[in-house]
Amino acid sequence: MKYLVERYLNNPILTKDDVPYPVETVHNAGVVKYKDRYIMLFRSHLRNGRSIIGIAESGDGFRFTVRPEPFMTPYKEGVFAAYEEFGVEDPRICNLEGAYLITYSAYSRYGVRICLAETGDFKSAVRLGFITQADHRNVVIFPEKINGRYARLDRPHTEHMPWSIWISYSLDLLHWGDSRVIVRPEPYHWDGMKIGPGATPIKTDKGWLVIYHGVFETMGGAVYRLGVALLDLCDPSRVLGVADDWILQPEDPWEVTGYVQNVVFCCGAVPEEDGIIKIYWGGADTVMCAGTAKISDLVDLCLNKPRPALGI
Ligand code: BMA
Repeated sequence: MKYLVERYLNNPILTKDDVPYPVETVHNAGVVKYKDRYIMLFRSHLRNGRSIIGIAESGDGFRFTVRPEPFMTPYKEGVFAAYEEFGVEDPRICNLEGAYLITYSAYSRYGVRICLAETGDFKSAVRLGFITQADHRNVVIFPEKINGRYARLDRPHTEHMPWSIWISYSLDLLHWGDSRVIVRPEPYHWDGMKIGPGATPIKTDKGWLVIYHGVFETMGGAVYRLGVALLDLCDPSRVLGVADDWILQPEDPWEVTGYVQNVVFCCGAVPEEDGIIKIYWGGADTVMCAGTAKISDLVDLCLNKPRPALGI
């Protein structure tokens, strides 16, 4: 059967062997176009099990070269040190008004929360502040203001499963509110256990396309797949459709086995002018993979075969 996402023939596109400093994994990378090149910020586990963020560059979006030094490591001073001591993970990148915003998970003894950083040149990043308390993960910022406010999707952890996708708004990118849940996992469905936003939302003429991860619980452990949802352009809290089918599941050997088995996990996608989107995902929390899809196919899947956005 032909899938909507076509895997790149030379997957995996990046492994720990491509990294010029000692790491155990290369996964869950945000990717963005910067001056006609592709920049990838990827997560790596160190040998102590904690994560750092490395940086790689490419001319074609598939063949990446890793820079000699990591891009972000846990901060050593002040408030950032307190909340990053266990590592920095799963970066997303958003090009907003000419600035490149990076949201990543900061781990500490107090839980996991999201930090916002900014760069103009991808040589270094400035931390702007924490934009959630514990426990939140998977923050993606919309690449433009909507009705005068910045908007983001995220996935708070709550006492009650299943964990869902929320939307929040801000006037300054640092203080967020007006939060509400917009997509819940569907019971006994491929995404029934929990879901979370993946790549920065992509603007299409029919709505904001959101690639998200959905988790299914099996006797052999959790399976992470990717799905898509479409949100209204003017009011992204209005869900136009959540595709009933997943668009990608672990199938290649490096997705099925690795550091964590049966995982495809997306933190980045790059829409191209010809209507194709490059999608990037971590395979089994171990390597980076890429593939392409037609944006219109993903949009149609949301609209033509939707499931209820808020479950039952
Ligand atoms: C999630 C996060 C991701 C990871 C995934 C699969 O909870 O920790 O970073 O890729 O689990 O292990």
